Amino acid sequence: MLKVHDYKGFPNPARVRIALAEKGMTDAVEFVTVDVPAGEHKRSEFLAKNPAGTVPVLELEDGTYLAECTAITEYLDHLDGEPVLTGRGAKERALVHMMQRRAEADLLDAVAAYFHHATPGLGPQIETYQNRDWGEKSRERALAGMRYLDKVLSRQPFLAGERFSMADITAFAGLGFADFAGIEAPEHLSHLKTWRERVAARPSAAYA
Ligand code: GTS
Repeated sequence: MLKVHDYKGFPNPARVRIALAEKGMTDAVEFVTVDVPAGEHKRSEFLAKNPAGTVPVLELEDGTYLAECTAITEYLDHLDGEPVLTGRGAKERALVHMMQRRAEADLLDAVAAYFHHATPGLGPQIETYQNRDWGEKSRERALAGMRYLDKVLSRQPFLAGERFSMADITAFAGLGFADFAGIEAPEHLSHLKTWRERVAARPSAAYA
């Protein structure tokens, strides 16, 4: 059986959990909790699985470890030969990856940098280097990312076009992280707001 090493409720694990639910694969995996708040992800046993020391990690039946939500989602999406999250055809695939990366770099990762650098983050044992200026700058980047995504969503229902995709999952997790970290999405970003409500209403969102 496939194993997902993660910590429920955290934003990056949520990306893979939503992808699993979208693919109807929730019964095909076993979850193994990595005690991130206790620093388990920085110990050698876990670093052997993912040298970046981050969750989630997907363990395949042959012992391969896949890290990075995009790589894991690609794998899950192609297992049944019917990709629905990572694009169908060359153009849609490229658009999904482009928008996914923008949602990741300009929102989710920017929020993470704010959380880890400008707030107590995961606590002094884990946050051994903090740069407050970088954290505050990242907060501004996250807000700019939200404004950009709002503009995209004023033209189309989902981030990569007409269909829900991995890009939407990344941005949805990014907004959840922003709430948790205390970066409020400005109320006037109405397209982002209504898109978020639509994504939250998908059964997969409840699974995260
Ligand atoms: N790019 C990675 C991915 O796509 O999987 C990011 C993974 C990541 O940063 N995971 C966080 C982590 O393990 C968990 S989350 O809180 O962001 O969801 N952080 C541990 C740490 O010490 O930074």
